Order: sequence, then structure tokens, then C-alpha cells
Amino acid sequence: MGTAHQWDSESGERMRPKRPELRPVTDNGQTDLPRSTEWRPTPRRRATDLSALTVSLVIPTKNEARNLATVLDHVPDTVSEVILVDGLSSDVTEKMAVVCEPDVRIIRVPSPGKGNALRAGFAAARGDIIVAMDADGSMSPTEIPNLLYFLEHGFDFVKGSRFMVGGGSLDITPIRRAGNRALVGLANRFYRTHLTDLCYGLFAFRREFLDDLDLRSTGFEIETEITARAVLIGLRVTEVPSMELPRRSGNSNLRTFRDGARVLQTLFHERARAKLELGGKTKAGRGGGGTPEGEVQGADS
Ligand SMILES: Nc1nc2c(ncn2[C@@H]2O[C@H](COP(=O)(O)OP(=O)(O)OP(=O)(O)O)[C@@H](O)[C@H]2O)c(=O)[nH]1
Ligand SMILES: [Mg+2]
Repeated sequence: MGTAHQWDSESGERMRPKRPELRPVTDNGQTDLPRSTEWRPTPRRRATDLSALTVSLVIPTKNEARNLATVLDHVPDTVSEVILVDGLSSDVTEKMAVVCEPDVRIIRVPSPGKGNALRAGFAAARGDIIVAMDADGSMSPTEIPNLLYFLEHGFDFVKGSRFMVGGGSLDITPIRRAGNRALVGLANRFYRTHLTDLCYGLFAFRREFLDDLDLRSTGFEIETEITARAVLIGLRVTEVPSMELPRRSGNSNLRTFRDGARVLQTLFHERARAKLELGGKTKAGRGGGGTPEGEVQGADS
């Protein structure tokens, strides 16, 4: 795939990269990984050898045929499986995906919304690590190893940030930048964090926390929900710089004011939910008042 493609010297054909083997899934759909039904404070805090872990890349798509090749051709070999979540495309997105990545798993979700798509993809993922990214060419899969590095070194949830040193965006409009800034500020106030970005689709986390994250969003607010939940349940969260490029072709599905309002609603909702569910304590038992101040690394926005 991508930069790692190799060519067979005899046949002249392109060789598929060797992907790490996925762990077996048992009859009830579980892998042999421990699930997060109760607190296990120490094991998840240790650094892990990433070469022993498998990685699922989940990509939601809606009419991204023209953009997909650029994305799939640069997926690093550390990714064990690529899951495309489609169901609404009226173009040849699925065909393009199979041509670029014959082993791709395609999940069809007919209900609209990025949140619905991502949640279905996460549920289907079999890797130890789940990475999410967009298909419009605005994010580069070559940044995935940066996220994995921090998971390897003890973090549980790592998200890309366009607004920390080293990151950037060639795509964001002034109005969206202002909106994102206001929403990040509110999130930092609510959750006592130091996040620099909130509404960005490149992130990665350990699959063992999927049940605890208990995601419910249907639309673009899923990025806010997963970040808020990760903080509020006491995961170790950090940000890495990311560069957002303009969408390569086609139209954005995001509606600035409608989706901004949903993000705002999510911030309030998650704060209330955490108070109700956690009773003022994070699951890791470290935070006071339900917010693990100081756990989120990153510069102030
Ligand atoms: N399966 C599925 N995927 C979706 C849906 N809406 C958006 N997506 C995908 O989610 C990703 C992000 O959507 P975009 O439309 O690029 O929105 P955005 O990146 O937040 O906004 P822009 O910066 O304007 O591009 C893309 O890969 C889309 O194809 C949907 O309803 N279903
Ligand atoms: Mg986009």
C-alpha cells in the first residue's frame, strides 16, 4: 500500500503488503482481548509494543470515489484492516475501494450521518487499536504512525489537532475557525482540559475502551462526543499536530451552523451525563469533580 508498495521482480506485479494477523473472534463476536467492564487501573497505563498490536482503520464515505485512491494508497502497513463504512454513496466509492485495497471490509449503513457510520465501523473493528479518518483527502494516512506512537507509550485516546504547534489547516474558513475556537474553549472550561481542537476526524484509541466510551452520536458531533467521553471516563488523552488539506473534490456534508449547534448541545449533554453516571468521579478514579484536570496534554488554545 502507498509508500510501502513493492514490485515482484519476476512477474512485475505489485505485491500486497504483509499485514499483521488479526486475533480470532469468538462465537459471541468478542476477541480474546479483555473488555472494559470493570476498572483495571494499572495494565492499561503501561507502554505496549505496538508491533504486537493490530490496527483497524475506519473510514466513513459518502460519494468519495474521486478522493479515495489518494487516501488508500498511503495507508501504512501497520494497519491490519481497512473498514469502509458506506451505504449512501451514489457514485462508485465501493468499487474504487476494492480496486485500491482488495482486502477492504465494506460495511453498509443506510442511515445518514457520520456518527452512525463511525459507530458501525467501530463495532465491526477487530484490531486492538481503532483509527478513524475521513475519505475526502483532507487528512493524510501518513500521520497515523504519529497517533500510534502515543498509544504505544501509554495513552488511550489520541487525536489530531490542527491548532497546536506543527499542525495547520488549508481548508478551514474563518467562520468555522472561530466556531471551533469557541467550542474548544467551552470544552476546556467544562472538562478542565487543555485541548486545542475539537471537531476533527483524525483520532485513534484502544478498542478495549469502546464499551466504556458508549458512543451515541449520529452526526458530525461524534468527534466531540468521543473526545468528551474519553476525558470524562478518565482515559489518558493527548493531541498530535495534524495538517488539514482542502477536500480534493466533491462537496462537504457539513453544515456549519446546524452541526455547530449539535456540537454545542453535545458539550452540555456530556457534562450532564458524566455527572449523572460517574457521580463526580472518573472511572480511573483520579479526577476530582468528574474531570481529570491535567491529564490532557497539549497547549492551551
Ligand atoms: N457513511 C457516511 N459517511 C459520511 C456521511 N457524511 C459524511 N461522511 C463522510 O465523513 C467524512 C467527513 O465528511 P465531510 O463532508 O468531509 O465533512 P468535514 O470534513 O467535517 O467538513 P469539510 O471540512 O467541509 O470537508 C467524509 O469521509 C465523508 O465522506 C454519511 O452520512 N455517511
Ligand atoms: Mg472533509
